[in-house]
Amino acid sequence: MWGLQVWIPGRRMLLLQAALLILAHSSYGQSTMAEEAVVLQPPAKESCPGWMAGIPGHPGHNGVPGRDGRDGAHGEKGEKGDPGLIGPKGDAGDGGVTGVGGPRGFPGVPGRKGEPGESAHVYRSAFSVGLSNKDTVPNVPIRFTKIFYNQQNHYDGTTGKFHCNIPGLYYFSYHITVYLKDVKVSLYKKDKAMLFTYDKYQEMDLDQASGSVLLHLELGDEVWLQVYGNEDHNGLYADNVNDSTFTGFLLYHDTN
Ligand SMILES: [Ca+2]
Repeated sequence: MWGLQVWIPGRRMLLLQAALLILAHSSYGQSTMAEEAVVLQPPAKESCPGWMAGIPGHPGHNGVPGRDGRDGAHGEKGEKGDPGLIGPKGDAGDGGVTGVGGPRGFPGVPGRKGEPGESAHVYRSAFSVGLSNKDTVPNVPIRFTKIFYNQQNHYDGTTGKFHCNIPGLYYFSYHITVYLKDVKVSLYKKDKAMLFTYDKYQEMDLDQASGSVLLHLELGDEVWLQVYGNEDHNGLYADNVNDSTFTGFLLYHDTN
């Protein structure tokens, strides 16, 4: 190997140098192969008196590339990237808490007039009658047969009695023309005289007797006028210009 590297023209020179190399190698037998590859030392001049320095050899070929080096240290943190794309819409959340009530609104527009309702029970009871017969019989109900008003027919002209169909408070009155005799009349309720009127007749004149009262009646109660006394006290009178009347009507009906 060495011989080839120091080859110079001339075969003699080659042989000489090879011999020198062998000699030098024996003189440095303790050297390592590494040293031999790197260092090319000529033998000492003293050991070889006939040594001649050769021409320097050509530079060697490039060696095999070395192994890869270790990884370098981490670099500095890079700049913040751009925002990503907007993700899909999420699910609907739970309902919120019910809020407090709002303020009271304004009054609405009045509605239309309603249809007529069913007829309520009509509490009506009234009569007004007059005397037609001049001959009044004492101690029996006076029969007033001149009818001014008797819409409900609660007064019976055949008996002279008012019949209560609606319990409640009633008003009764009578205005009697007195002629030729005195008058004594009573207003009866259920066979009992409740009110008395007495008028003494003045000769050659016309007198009047009257009375009025409020009475509470139950269903079925009867009310009438009747002369008490005798034939001298039945001076009730009526003609085309004088009337004797009997009137009654319901003031309040009972509510219970
Ligand atoms: Ca009188």
